[in-house]
Amino acid sequence: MKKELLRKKIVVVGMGYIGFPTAVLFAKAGFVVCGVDIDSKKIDMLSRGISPFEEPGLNEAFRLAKNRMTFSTEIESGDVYIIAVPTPLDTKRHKADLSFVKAASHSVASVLTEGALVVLESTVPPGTAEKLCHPIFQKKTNRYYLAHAPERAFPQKTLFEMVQNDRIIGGSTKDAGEYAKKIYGSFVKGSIILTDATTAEFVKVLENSFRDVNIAFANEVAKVCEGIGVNVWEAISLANRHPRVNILNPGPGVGGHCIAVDPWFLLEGGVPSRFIKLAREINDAAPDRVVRMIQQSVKGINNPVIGILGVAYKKNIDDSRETPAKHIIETLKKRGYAVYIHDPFVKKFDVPLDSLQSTLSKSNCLVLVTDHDNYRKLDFKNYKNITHIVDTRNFFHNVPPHIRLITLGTPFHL
Ligand code: SAJ
Repeated sequence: MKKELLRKKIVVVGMGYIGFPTAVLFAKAGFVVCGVDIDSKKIDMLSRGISPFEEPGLNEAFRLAKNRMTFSTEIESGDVYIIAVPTPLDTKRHKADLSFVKAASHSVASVLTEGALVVLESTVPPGTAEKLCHPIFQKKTNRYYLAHAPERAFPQKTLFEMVQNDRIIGGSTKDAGEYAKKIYGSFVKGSIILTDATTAEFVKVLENSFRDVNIAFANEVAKVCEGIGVNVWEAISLANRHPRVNILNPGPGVGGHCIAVDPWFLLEGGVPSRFIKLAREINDAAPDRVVRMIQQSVKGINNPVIGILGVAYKKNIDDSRETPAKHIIETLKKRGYAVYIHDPFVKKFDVPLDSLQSTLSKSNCLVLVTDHDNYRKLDFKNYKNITHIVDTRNFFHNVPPHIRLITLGTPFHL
């Protein structure tokens, strides 16, 4: 890569699940990088060389890159600014809360100089870069470059996917797109395809909406299967033998900060899509179905105790954002059930977690919400207290005869 390009200083605003690995990859590629975050504790950790979360390869990459990295709670001036701040969903209005993007844009604008490149990485409703960010930057200078470069990264594979996946970059002008492509080309090995900023924003939320709709379809198929008396897991796996069919899996609900959120951003354009909205409603209703299955299972047991296995939003990660487990647990507690909760990875959760031993030894009904590989080796034969297992992921196949196994999407009559 040209030495001249590597002399550019990159300032990454937002040291979260996307911003921090991105900053590390730029520094590893040879750039001087400043990571900015409003959380002073996080900045303190990072300055001491400690990664705030775990991802395969992240610690090693950080170790190699950290002599080219600094961290600060204050914005610094640079040649390239990457904005990777959260865009949570305002759950009442079903609209993106863009307050962090706005604040980060004002902060970048305060140090923006002619010729600089600003890249918005945060997932946003289509049109945000042009309509919200550009007017803020423009007040400072008209001679700057603006692009949107959404990430495609799967938790536990974040670094790998950031490097290997194809990447769509949308420039507000052709030059802005080309400039951002050069910068990202320092570490992206997949193809970088250029388009305009609004199309890039649209494509990002489109990808996650596609997945949401497909999961909603699987959840509907599960309901239909329960009624007809067919095992949904077998039915889907057989249907997927067709060369042009690829149905996803039903489950306890859709968690994480992307799939359950981004389809709403797509709907912000003002053109109503009954289909996308319906998918959201179907997936949001999935945790309540699990609650109903649990309640049916424990009917007839006096003061039943429920044990929840897994609160991470998906397997083998420590991330519990928007997890369906939260709604299941809250509803059970509201209805007066005693609930034990275990997760081998999640450290911080809204309610205290219990040990695996107490969850297994106290519960009458175990509910597998997250299919962590750690649970594969569980042996229930000595836990005579467990009478039912509600398996929302088709995870357990052989349970001792004293336990009734109830799988989501299979007919059960209690
Ligand atoms: N889920 C199901 N059934 C399935 C697949 C997933 O119920 O068949 C559930 C999971 O259990 C989880 C939720 O959906 O609760 C979301 O998990 P996920 O693995 O589908 O996706 P995320 O949110 O971890 O990451 C997604 C990915 N997007 C796509 O696959 C289109 C990832 O590539 C994106 O980079 C990420 O969103 C993002 O940052 O937008």
